[in-house]
Amino acid sequence: MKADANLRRLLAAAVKAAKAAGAVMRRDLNSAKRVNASSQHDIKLELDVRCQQIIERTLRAGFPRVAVLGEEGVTGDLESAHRWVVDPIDGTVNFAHGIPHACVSIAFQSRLEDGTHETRVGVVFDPFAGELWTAIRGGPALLNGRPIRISTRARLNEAIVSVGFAKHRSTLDQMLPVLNAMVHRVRKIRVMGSAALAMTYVASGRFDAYVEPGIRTWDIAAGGLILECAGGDYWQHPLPGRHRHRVMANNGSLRPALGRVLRRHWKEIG
Ligand code: LIP
Repeated sequence: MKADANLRRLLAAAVKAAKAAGAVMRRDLNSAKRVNASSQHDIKLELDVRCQQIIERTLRAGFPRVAVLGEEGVTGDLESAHRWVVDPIDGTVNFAHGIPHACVSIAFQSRLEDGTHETRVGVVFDPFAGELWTAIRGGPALLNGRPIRISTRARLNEAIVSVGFAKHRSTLDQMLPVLNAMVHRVRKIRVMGSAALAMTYVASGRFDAYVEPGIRTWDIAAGGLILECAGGDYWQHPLPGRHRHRVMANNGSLRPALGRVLRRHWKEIG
């Protein structure tokens, strides 16, 4: 089968899976939720697990041999030629509190010769706003089937910059100085609690940049492709610990100004 036809089949499966999990999120937003684990920093819901099971069942119905790297567990060999990368509920703490700002994030990746993985299909679905972002590498980024583009704002004092940070000591030590440096320079800072939606909001021109240290692959894989296909710029740097990254996503126009601010704190930014 031609590669692009196969990618379209993969996209269709990911959209079907995202909508199935999204329907559960939408139905249960205001219901009592069973908590599997809770810390001062995070909440893990039984629904996280159930939504990943729904997603995996849907994906494996069409592609039984493709591995899954999910926030709630791994299926198959992650180092095989292809894998799905799944965050069943991105923005779990928002969702747990009944805040309708969360989404499903599903990416399809292929393993490259150097051992890294390239995202080739990305789907992010916000069931509360009814917004479905999709992208196939090399094609356009779409929101509900219509092409989207990043903003053209090039001055920090015009920009809305989204930031995220888990409340671990090391993450706060990295992020608070960056936040302090940016808050005086940008128009507004937004801390919304969903990395995947932050990436798609940059892709859609709503946000102009998004910065977070210590984010996981499943939070940003799909959104990163959607941002690139919308013409955005996406920098990530691996951190100690499996599947952890620093990420700086932006509209491209802001990259020089953002780089000057971040470089004082994140030396790896070229
Ligand atoms: C969340 C990310 C968010 C980050 C949170 C958490 P989850 O993912 O989307 O950007 O700040 O600490 O990691 O856990 O809701 O899938």
